[in-house]
Amino acid sequence: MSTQDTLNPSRRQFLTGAAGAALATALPVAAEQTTAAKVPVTRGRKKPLNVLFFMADDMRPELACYGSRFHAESPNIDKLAAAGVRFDRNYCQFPLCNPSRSSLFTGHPPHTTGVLGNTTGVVKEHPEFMTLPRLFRENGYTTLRSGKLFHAGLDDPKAWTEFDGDVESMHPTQVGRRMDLKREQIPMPDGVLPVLPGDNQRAAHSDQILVLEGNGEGAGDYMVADRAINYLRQCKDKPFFIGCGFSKPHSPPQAPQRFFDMYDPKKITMPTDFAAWPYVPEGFPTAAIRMRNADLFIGRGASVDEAREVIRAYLASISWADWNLGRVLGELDRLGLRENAAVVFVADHGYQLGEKGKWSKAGSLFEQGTRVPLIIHMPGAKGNGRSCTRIVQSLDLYRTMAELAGLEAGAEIEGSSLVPLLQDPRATWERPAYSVWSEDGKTIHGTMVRTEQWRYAEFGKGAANGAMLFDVHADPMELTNLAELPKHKAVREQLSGLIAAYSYPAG
Ligand SMILES: [Ca+2]
Repeated sequence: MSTQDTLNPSRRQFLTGAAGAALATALPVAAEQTTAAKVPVTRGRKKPLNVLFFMADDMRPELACYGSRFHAESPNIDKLAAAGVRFDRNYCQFPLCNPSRSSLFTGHPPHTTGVLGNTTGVVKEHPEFMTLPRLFRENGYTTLRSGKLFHAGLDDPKAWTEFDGDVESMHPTQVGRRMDLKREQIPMPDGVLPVLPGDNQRAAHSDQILVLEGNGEGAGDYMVADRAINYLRQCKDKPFFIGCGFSKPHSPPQAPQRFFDMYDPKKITMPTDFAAWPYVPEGFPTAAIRMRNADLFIGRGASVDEAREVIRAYLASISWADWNLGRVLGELDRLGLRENAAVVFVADHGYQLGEKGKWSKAGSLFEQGTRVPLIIHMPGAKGNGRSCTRIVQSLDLYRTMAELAGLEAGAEIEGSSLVPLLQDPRATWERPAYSVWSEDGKTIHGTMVRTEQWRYAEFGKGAANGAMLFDVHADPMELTNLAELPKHKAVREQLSGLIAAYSYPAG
């Protein structure tokens, strides 16, 4: 697909209102909305706005400031949330690293990028795309990246003023000791799919919990923070866009001992829909559950004891990433740069921690798989210190960051600027969010639409392989599929119309 596709009116139709009057009336085309939202937050700025863009890997909003179910400790992210605007309902466009990041950094959803798996490089497929950091670079910014922003090995070399390859070039030594699990053998039930040949190596490493020595000085995320700190020092006198991408809490879990000590596995309460193996709950289509895990419990069942240990390790990894983020923000403050810097914190996608027997993100069009933390601290924004419950998408970050910095995003860029919500988190905003999943990296197999009250997903065109509908207020854990109930027929049709226009546009 080409950039031209994004200008095709039929493709934009899902935004302008062909499907479902109640939802669609409040879905103006993004560019129009952005024009109307040129706001004082960017006016009168004497020097270019700097950007410090944090990204975490595989981190669902399991953070104290988001009301962590497992009581995660995240004091530095909490502090950032208290200073800026915390978006409580932000959704990724694809529950997997590369497609999600490719969408975020190009301002195009996965069906436009065509990136539906972890092997396709978005700038290789679409050299005409102007990625977000490249937009800053071409507008005179020094753009630098520490750690994982684009997916490993699929970066945009034109995006960065200094490009030295991937983060792996830092050669982390990761000194620590392994925390071995019992690896209890739990018989595999019918229906669970065997490990894919390509996942055998991952299966052997994904759940190897590492307790790092010291502060984790030899490990990747410590070095990522160090590099970002050095970049801040280098750039303090010139306009910069610095990306800082942490690899935790992506598997395998790792953190120094003191971050494990924050959590007692015995006190971890497993979710009500936990099971040792992935399962399809009664009343759900089989396509809703990917019957193999992509991280942590790959090809083996999870006992409650091991599940608690792994959740603890996930939480420790979050707290260590939070600590590293705090080091970078501390340097931003020490250098006196906070007042002229927009700070963003986002993750690439969500995660399941045993819910419905699932671990990791792949294939999850549930709230747990697609909802991600998003915090933006824009100095002077009127909404600072508040939370925003409007439905937003990581896709929206492109237009948002461009507008905040006063840069011109191309007309073809999709998504909507969040600047009106930074000024007033309760501003009228009735756009839905969309996520898709592809099992083979080529075809979209499932599409999810999220509105303020509903989550609806269809599997296969026209829900050929089933659908699921949840009233997210009444059923936040998404335990009861309402899709086939006659009383929800009208809302299902409305949401189905949005999905049809989004994933299968005419023309
Ligand atoms: Ca990821």
